[in-house]
Amino acid sequence: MGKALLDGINSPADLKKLNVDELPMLAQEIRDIIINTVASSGGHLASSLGAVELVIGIHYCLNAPEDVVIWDVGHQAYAHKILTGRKDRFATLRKAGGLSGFPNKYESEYDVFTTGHGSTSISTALGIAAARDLENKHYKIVAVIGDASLAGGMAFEALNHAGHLRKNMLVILNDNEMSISKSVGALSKYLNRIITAPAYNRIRKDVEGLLTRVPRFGFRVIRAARRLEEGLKNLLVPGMLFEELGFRYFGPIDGNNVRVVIDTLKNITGLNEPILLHVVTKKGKGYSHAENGPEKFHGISSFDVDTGEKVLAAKDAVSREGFTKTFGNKIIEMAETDKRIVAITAAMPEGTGLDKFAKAFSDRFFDVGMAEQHAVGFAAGLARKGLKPVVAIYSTFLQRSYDQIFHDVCLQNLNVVFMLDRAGIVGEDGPTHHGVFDISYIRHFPNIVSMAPKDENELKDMFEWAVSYDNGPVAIRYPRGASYISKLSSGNSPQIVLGKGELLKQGRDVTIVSIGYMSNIALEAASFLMEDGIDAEVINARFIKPIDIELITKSFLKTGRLFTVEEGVISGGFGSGVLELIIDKVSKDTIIKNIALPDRFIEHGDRQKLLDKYGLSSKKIAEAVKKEWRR
Ligand SMILES: Cc1ncc(C[n+]2csc(CCOP(=O)(O)OP(=O)(O)O)c2C)c(N)n1
Repeated sequence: MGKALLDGINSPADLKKLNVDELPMLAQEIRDIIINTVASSGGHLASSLGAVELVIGIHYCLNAPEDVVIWDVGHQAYAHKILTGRKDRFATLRKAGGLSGFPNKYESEYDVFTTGHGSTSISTALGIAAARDLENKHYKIVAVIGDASLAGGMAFEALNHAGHLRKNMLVILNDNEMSISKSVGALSKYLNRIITAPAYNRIRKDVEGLLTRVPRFGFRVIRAARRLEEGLKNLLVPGMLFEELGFRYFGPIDGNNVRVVIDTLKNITGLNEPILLHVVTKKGKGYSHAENGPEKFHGISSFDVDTGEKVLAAKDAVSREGFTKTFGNKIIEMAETDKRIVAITAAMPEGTGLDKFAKAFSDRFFDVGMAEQHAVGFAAGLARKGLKPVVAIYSTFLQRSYDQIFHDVCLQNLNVVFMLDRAGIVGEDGPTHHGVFDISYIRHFPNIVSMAPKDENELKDMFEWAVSYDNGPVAIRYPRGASYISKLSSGNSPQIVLGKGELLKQGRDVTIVSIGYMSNIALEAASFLMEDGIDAEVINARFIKPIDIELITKSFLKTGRLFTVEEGVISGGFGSGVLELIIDKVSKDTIIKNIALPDRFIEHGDRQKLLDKYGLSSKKIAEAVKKEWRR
């Protein structure tokens, strides 16, 4: 079936040739493409479906790329990609070499900013507005931010500054009352009060009705009505937060009604001040499975369009618990007896495996919203009073909390347990989401212990150990998915002892010291090497800090050839840590090589393929060892 309207649209200029009456049909066509593509490639479906009319409205009324649009997180911007010349490549979404799942400044001039982390858009937009004014230019600037992202500290800091600078910019608050799960927090309750304030809503509807008849009434009448509405709004909705912060507040409007969106944008984009437009949308709009299950369809792998059921790859079909679930079950088991355990997530109870804990121990569970910095500061307070906070945050998002890890936790030497999920290459979400820096950004702080399990059984042991450790903070990192090599998962590994590694295989020719999941791969590499007559000793380091330098040195003195293997960036990584400690044992007759990710941002693509590309598959590790061996 031909896409009648979309066929002719290769840029926002083409979009503007359509009549407003045709736009709902266009929205439908865009939704069809999004649903069918994400069903095969996976991606952020529900958020993008909810924002289709908003995207159409923005590109209909603005003049991108001269006018600037910044998408917060950027996971809702699929329609933006489709309307800005990328519809023919949309089928390559998130695939290696294909379109990024997020705005990417290297991909299109319409993607002004590469994004993926939340709460940044207002700061960026304000910076661009200040630059525009210094250059005496006059383009428009819009930041589109979700209700959950607005609750992140950086967004609040930006609102505060924007109200002070009073730059001409538009912040569109895309409020679907959802984060990945239901939005939490006082701000969310406040927004809900605005949306549901009955008296105000009646007046708002009248004014909205007036707006749709703009040509007949003329701009001055509209302005007067708006002013009246705003005056009443301040009376009827207690404490107009955004107005107090220096923004003119408009809304809430129905963000899934493209005509209302366009009429409103036309009326407000000419105003020369900071404006906040509150738009209410339905997450998952237009696809019933996503409307009914927005959590499941926030970020989803391949699924069947008719049933909405996930299509499992053959390797996933085997029952595999995976690191996330293992942690989720273990913390429940331990919390039954250890009353000190409390759990904290930053808007990701499902993703971190804490959803079951939240149900089992609702009073000991805290979802702080998309506020990773606060999550860590909050944990510090809990730990200061003797509780055992477990902070579960993806490696990439914990980067937000760098200073809190330093100031609020390590400096105070508090017993906080950090669970860093998705540590390593995550795959299709790409450079904003790969968790490849945590080894480096954690290991240089005094007091903290840092570790990584080779498999799910070791994760359980390490978590148990971390909770029992009362001498300071502990971080445990583990990758996305499961350890697919089952031979390690016997559950009979030696006990966890602070700073002690595990000898996995004895050998006489070379030493391979690996950390975490890479120990699976290193062992496999050792068996490849054996085929070539090279007998590798393999050590599972277990601890990134403190490093078991005794075990490593002993092996190195025997073999004279040391290879470290880690799924993290090479600079300041685990291998660097080993080098720092072993430097005095190095001579011209010895070989040391760190096998790790290069000092560059890693693109999106299939996780296993990326690991191979960057030298972290068993074959590539064996090759690297052989190369040095032959020297
Ligand atoms: C700093 C940071 N923390 C967590 C995430 C993971 N994350 C991606 S989208 C999202 C929820 C966003 O909700 P909202 O801003 O309301 O947008 P919606 O998806 O509802 O449109 C979360 C928690 C992130 N991208 N960045």
